[in-house]
Amino acid sequence: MAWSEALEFVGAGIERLVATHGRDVVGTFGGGGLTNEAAYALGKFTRVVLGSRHIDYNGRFCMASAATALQQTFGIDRGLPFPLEDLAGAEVVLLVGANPAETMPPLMQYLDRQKARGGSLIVVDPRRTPTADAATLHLQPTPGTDVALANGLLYLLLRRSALDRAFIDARTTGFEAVRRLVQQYWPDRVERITGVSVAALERAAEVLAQAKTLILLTARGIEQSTHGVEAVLAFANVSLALGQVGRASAGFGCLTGQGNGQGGREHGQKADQLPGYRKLSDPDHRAAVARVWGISADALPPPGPPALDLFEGIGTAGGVRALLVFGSNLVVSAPNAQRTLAALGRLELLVVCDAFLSDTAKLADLVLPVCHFSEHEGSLTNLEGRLLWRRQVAPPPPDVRTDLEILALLAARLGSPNAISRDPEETFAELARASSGGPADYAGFDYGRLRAGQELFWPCPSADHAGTPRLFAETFPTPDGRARFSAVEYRESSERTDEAFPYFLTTGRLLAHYQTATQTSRVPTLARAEPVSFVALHPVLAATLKVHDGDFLRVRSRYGEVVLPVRITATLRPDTVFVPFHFGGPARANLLTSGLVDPVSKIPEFKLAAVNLEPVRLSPDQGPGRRATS
Ligand SMILES: Nc1nc2c(c(=O)[nH]1)N[C@H]1C(S)=C(S)[C@@H](COP(=O)(O)OP(=O)(O)OC[C@H]3O[C@@H](n4cnc5c(=O)[nH]c(N)nc54)[C@H](O)[C@@H]3O)O[C@H]1N2
Ligand SMILES: Nc1nc2c(c(=O)[nH]1)N[C@H]1C(S)=C(S)[C@@H](COP(=O)(O)OP(=O)(O)OC[C@H]3O[C@@H](n4cnc5c(=O)[nH]c(N)nc54)[C@H](O)[C@@H]3O)O[C@H]1N2
Ligand SMILES: [Mo]
Repeated sequence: MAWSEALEFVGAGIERLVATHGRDVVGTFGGGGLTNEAAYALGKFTRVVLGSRHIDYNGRFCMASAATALQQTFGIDRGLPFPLEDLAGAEVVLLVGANPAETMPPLMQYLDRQKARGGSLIVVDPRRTPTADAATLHLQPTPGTDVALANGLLYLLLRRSALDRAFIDARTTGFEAVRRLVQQYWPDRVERITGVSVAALERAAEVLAQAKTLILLTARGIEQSTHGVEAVLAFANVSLALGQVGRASAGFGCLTGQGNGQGGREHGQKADQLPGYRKLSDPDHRAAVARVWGISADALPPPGPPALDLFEGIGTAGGVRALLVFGSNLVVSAPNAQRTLAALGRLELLVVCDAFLSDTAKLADLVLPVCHFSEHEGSLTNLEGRLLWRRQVAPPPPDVRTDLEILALLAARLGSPNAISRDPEETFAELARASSGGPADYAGFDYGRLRAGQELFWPCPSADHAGTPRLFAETFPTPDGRARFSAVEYRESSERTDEAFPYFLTTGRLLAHYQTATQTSRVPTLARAEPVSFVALHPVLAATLKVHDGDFLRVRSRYGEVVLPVRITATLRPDTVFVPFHFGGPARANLLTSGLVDPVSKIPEFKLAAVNLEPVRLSPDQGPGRRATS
């Protein structure tokens, strides 16, 4: 099919549906792998060209809890409000639900240097990961109990009079409510909830109390939970109470995931958001962006529903019937895979733009081939809020387009020939203007500075500004300039174990695979390193179930089931099993997850499902754990 035919197919399909159902009938779904330019253009395309409120992106599955909690506490969401280099100088680093040894290996060099200088590393993870192996202290809690753990640590720090009262008085609000709340988290009770011994809690509190500088980082292990926001807030309380924020090598941050996980959440592909980290619900923000886009603020749609509601609404009155996907393989990555599949089945038009034929692309009415990241130029913003320029290193294959080109061509077909530029530099210049004055202010960035090798941190409001590597030295970008404590109670997880589902399942990542493995399964050495999915369990649990390495277990949750080969490892708690989420087909970990979400961030519960385990007899080559598809 020629491009002209393909564009006609999409354009005519959209027009037909819009004529019957109105403009909101078309939705888009983006990704944190898109460049800043593509993410910006996708947001503008959806709001201006389609005139639809239906847009969200896979960062909902990833950074949503961090973003919510950071804004609530500090008034701004920049994953790390300090340079990574600060890690090397911190006396103590506390990592909660993060496994950078496998998920962010380059970060480990800073921790190695930190350790060489005599620093301590505390890791909180229900699994003894390679990161936990590198730690001076590993706390191994029951999954989903981190709020109790954070409150319990604060209880012990209070008792040791280790808090920084001067910082609390001068720079924060809300401490008194937290002080009262944590009285309920005495060590014995916290041990009962979390399974972390009183002795280990005391040791951790002692290390934190003695730290002259502390960096506390969270990641998906606590954020991808129905209590994800609360868990981040609870740990932010610890940093604030110790006054460990806003100084060199003292700070609180959330590790960003995808290639452009930070930039991808700043420029408008989130349901409630406009470029520059502006809010679609704020009249001033709407007016500022509408001015740059040359439309009236009234023409901008209202905020749309978050990812799972967007999917649930497919085919219903007011919901979408056409979905354009740019940079996500949601059939594998979205929770409760059966429900996702059923929702996609209700679409009248599914268009997937991808560099590979992913499981999601296989379901599409039309797949538009896009350039791989090495084949076009663009900018990314890393977890420190630092702008990086990605140059083109190889020409794209013939007849493959960039995301920007596709959006520009579609916009022209739909009657808005000037709305989207296919040129990254021009798009970036417009993004910079649209972000000007917003929280993530890029106005001072341009391709000239990037090409000259400048890697500047936002906010950077003007061309003569040097960027902002470290935030919060004197004030916080909240209305009163103070950071906010939040009193958060531990709530039991909605996924409870019982007689029918007696074990905890948690899901996450392996070193050898990236995300849904659309790319890594095509690299022979990586595919060989981890060819199939598995369920990892403790030797004691394996003995109870009478299974050995390579035997098969049926893992069943309240939502679905998967049959996987067993991998026995003493790194897990005996009550908790682990399944990697990278594999597609019948081995999908997300056949087991609930689709329950955090009430505020709407991030899905990926880190906890109650399951039962039943041995099944299969020969290894029958194993459905084998990667069926990509
Ligand atoms: N190799 C590789 N690297 C990657 C990726 C990849 O797919 N592969 N993906 C990238 C992306 S998008 C992201 S978001 C990051 C994610 O990076 P991480 O957040 O480091 O990775 P995860 O494996 O999702 O989860 C981290 C840890 O949380 C633990 N955990 C599970 N439940 C709990 C709990 O209840 N409490 C606590 N405290 N911990 C818990 C898990 O055991 C796991 O070791 O990695 C990025 N880097
Ligand atoms: N059970 C469970 N589920 C999870 C998680 C978990 O820990 N457990 N983690 C969640 C997290 S943190 C994340 S980030 C998501 C990731 O979920 P997905 O976003 O679905 O995962 P990817 O495999 O990165 O999918 C990206 C797709 O976009 C394509 N792509 C890459 N770059 C580009 C580009 O520039 N343009 C276009 N058009 N396409 C591109 C890739 O080939 C791939 O098919 O998964 C979530 N799902
Ligand atoms: Mo992620």
